[in-house]
Amino acid sequence: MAKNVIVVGTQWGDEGKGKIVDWLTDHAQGVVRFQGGHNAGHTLVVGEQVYKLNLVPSGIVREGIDCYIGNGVVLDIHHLISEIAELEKGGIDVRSRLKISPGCPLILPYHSAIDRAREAAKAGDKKIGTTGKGIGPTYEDKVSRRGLRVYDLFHPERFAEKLKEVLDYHNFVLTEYFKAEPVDFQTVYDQAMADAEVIRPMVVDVSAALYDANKAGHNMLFEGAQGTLLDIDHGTYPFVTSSNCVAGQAAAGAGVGPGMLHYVLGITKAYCTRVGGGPFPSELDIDTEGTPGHQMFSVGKEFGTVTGRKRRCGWFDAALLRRSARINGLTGLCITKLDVLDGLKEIKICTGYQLGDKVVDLLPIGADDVARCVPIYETMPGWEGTTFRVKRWEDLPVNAQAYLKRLEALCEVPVAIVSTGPERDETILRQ
Ligand code: 2SA
Ligand code: MG
Repeated sequence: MAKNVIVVGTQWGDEGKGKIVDWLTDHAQGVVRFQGGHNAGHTLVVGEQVYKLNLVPSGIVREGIDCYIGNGVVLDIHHLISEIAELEKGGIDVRSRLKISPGCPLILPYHSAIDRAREAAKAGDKKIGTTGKGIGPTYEDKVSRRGLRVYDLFHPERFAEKLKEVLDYHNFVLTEYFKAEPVDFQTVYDQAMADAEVIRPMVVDVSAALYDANKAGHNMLFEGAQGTLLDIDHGTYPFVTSSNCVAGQAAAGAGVGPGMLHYVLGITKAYCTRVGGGPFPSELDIDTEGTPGHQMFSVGKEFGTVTGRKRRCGWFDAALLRRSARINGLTGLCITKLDVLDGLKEIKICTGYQLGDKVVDLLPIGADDVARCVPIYETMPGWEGTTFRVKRWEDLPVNAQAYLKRLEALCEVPVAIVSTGPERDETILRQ
């Protein structure tokens, strides 16, 4: 029987999902994206080559793997085409293996215009810090039932009619409310029609294709983007993205039944990062040299893959992870970037919070209560020597092993995998 694995980020994204999906692809025949859009940034290192992917599933760098973009993904086809061209320059065959759902909502230029205008209009600490890619406005259009989808592209008259209507509405908001420039109908229409021809051969009924692939015994990976605390329902709302990022979304966003999903792997950084606005209880100062926060930021090279923004850094938060483990139904954890903590004298773990007059051990719901959380820490000794590129559990420093064991005890999920470097083989599979 096929064995299908969901890979999700358990924190605020950038946990290193791309590398692990790529590594797991050794045992799979298909990789599926089921939410988010080109706000995602997955970095893959294969030998000398570094690939930065936004929309194309990470399986694409492996020959023969089928890559699926499910209906839950909001799709900027113009961006997708440039990503395909980039991969093709590197000699990767994309077109015969990429399958795009006709049900994907289209991201069109007015979506990013609204995204940027809305952010610009927000006061400093109210800014979400979006990637500006139009993700939120596109999901709004989907939910309000006025959005355009991939299949509309292949019916030009219908497309024009719907576009006209939706653009009238958005241009009114852009010009009257935001005092921004309107978006031109003809430019959007012409570009969309030209792009449509490029993607046409790749558009297939992904839901049906996955059903058949599963029946044929293919192992599939469902590749999450962003992370659990950025989930529109379960994250630190409103400082979240506009999709469901949790494991449950794999079924709805790919068009498969939950019974087809067998294992949920939670990708978890050995510390915590966040890019964009919103509360972050265990956050550290990243600017002062010689501090743990600065080490996480500089050794971890914590910059956004899409926007190049500095990522905020802080101690591992077990109360956050506990929330994440429960919502996702995690089967196992994969701890990444452990080596970033190499050499620290002491390592802290946030185990809960003081919230008003209560002590809680589970991250509260929504940004307002999270912002009131004062972290409670326990301290563990650091380790000497490096964990970088270590390939066997028993070769990890004893204190590093103890740290990982403490994390799994606190989160109540076993550590199944430890990633010790960006390369494929720098990965420990715990027996
Ligand atoms: P959006 O653009 O509407 O999804 O932004 C809403 C919030 O979601 C955050 N977000 C992300 N957080 C981490 N990584 C993401 N992908 C890129 C990366 C981000 C980048 O891999 O580094 O390059 O800046 C990602 N995408 C969205 C975002 O910061 C907002 O807080
Ligand atoms: Mg990323």
